[in-house]
Amino acid sequence: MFHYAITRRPHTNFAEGLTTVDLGKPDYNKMIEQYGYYIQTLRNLNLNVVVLPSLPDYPDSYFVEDVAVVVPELAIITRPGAKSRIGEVDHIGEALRQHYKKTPEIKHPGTLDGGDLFVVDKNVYVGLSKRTNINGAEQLRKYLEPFGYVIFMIDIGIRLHLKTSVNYIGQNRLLLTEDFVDEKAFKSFDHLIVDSNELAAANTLLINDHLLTPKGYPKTLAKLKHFNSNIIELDMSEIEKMDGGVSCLSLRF
Ligand code: CIR
Repeated sequence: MFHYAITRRPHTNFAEGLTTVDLGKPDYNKMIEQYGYYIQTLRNLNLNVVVLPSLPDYPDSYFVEDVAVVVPELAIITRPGAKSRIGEVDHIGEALRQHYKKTPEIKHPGTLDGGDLFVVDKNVYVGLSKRTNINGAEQLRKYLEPFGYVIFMIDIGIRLHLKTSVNYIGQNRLLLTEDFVDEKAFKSFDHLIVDSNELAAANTLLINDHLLTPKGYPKTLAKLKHFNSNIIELDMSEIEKMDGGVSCLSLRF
């Protein structure tokens, strides 16, 4: 059960952040409106939401999910794989220390983006990507194993993050893109496959008993409704232009 969320307000220069997609230039006012609605949604779900101030030096810093890994026992500060994002970690510790006594860090030469992992009970699925290397994943293992967590590493090739393509949606079920259905680490889950023309819908977020899913993906929405009637659609158009989705905008714990 999540009780808190940490988010960071996007700065007016957010469009200078990294992106690999060609969906056009995002609009700041629209972005702030979508971000505001996202926060309101978390509050409506009874989460206590912290809104950190925007960081003009780090246009991607509102993707707070990437700078920490939070589990009930501790919060691990990551070392993002994109050079332009490494300094973001200096600005997340204080907020985490309000809630956590232990906030160890991933150190050089390790890199790890929070978007590359999800946790189901005590199982931690970590994507090895351009952002997350084996050293980063091994450091994570060292921090989490004493608490009984088991780490599974999955090579995700050219995709941005593991959670770009695979997300846990409850009831032992993963929402995932077709290219991950044969992944050994995911064999014990039921699979809900995202249609090839709705790939962005894979980034759907389970918050307590609700699913937050991006707006505009009717086939995925219909499939999700079979398993959960508590679905909230969020317009993520501007965030998608910057390679982000619903999970990236918050740290939940
Ligand atoms: C980046 O390339 O780092 C950002 N523009 C997007 C990060 C998305 N984060 C996430 O999926 N957790």
